[in-house]
Amino acid sequence: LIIENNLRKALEKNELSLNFQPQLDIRKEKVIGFEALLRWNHPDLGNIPPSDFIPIAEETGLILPIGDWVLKNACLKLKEWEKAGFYSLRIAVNLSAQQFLQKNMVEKIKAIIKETSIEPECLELEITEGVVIHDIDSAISVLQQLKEVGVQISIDDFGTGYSSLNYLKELPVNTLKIDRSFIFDIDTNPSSKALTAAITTMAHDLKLNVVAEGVETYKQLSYVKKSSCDVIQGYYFSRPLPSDHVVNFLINTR
Ligand code: G
Ligand code: G
Ligand code: MN
Ligand code: NA
Repeated sequence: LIIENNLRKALEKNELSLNFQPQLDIRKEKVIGFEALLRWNHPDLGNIPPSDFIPIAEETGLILPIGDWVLKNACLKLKEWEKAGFYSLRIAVNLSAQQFLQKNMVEKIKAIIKETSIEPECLELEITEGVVIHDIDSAISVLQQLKEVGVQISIDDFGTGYSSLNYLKELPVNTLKIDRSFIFDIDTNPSSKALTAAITTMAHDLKLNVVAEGVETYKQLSYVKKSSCDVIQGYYFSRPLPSDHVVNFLINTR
């Protein structure tokens, strides 16, 4: 309840911010974009992890105004990086089920793209398998409309949900993000290695890109490379960065 009451005020009190974790092309080892990750710094309670407050935001419906704020500010940052000379980056934004299934979702996305004047192709929306399975027909319809708008869609935490693979046939998505639980022991557990390779092969046959999440070590990186994932994200290259560190990171890794 303490979190809930404070979360109501967090937006207006400017306590929310975004961190940005780089995503790199695995072959060129060049930054192609960032995932926006929400942070809440409360003056008394300190940094409250998303795993503590996002579920509460979802239960209370606060995820809708917060989600709008995240989308808009992520797109504004992308525009800032463009102005600093870094073009054709992309920004990935996590969406909760409630956000994705709001009636005016597609209109909202269009409005934000227009307002911030970003290219639709540079915005990637991350949804989980759970969001899709919740209401597959609505999901397909929303995804088709988003595809027409031109935004990219990725399935986050892929491999951890309860869904069947069947839905991949129907869904207009662009990218699978292999959950970091597969990457975590890829160098020691033959099953994780086999599953990562199999997911990647399947994804490529379906013309989908593959992101490996949670790459922390050189060893994990080399296994991920062998399984021919396309993009990597993880502490090995960078933790999520406060927004004022992003341009420096881009300059240093150019
Ligand atoms: O940043 P961190 O790894 O602690 O994030 C933990 C979880 O919070 C992740 O599952 C991530 O998807 C989720 N998350 C982070 N930022 C956002 C956001 O802006 N919106 C939603 N819905 N989830 C987020
Ligand atoms: O569920 P989602 O993929 O949105 O979660 C992203 C979360 O994963 C972020 O909170 C981020 O801090 C975390 N993360 C990113 N890279 C790594 C990593 O290399 N190792 C671990 N353990 N967590 C990571
Ligand atoms: Mn994510
Ligand atoms: Na994930």
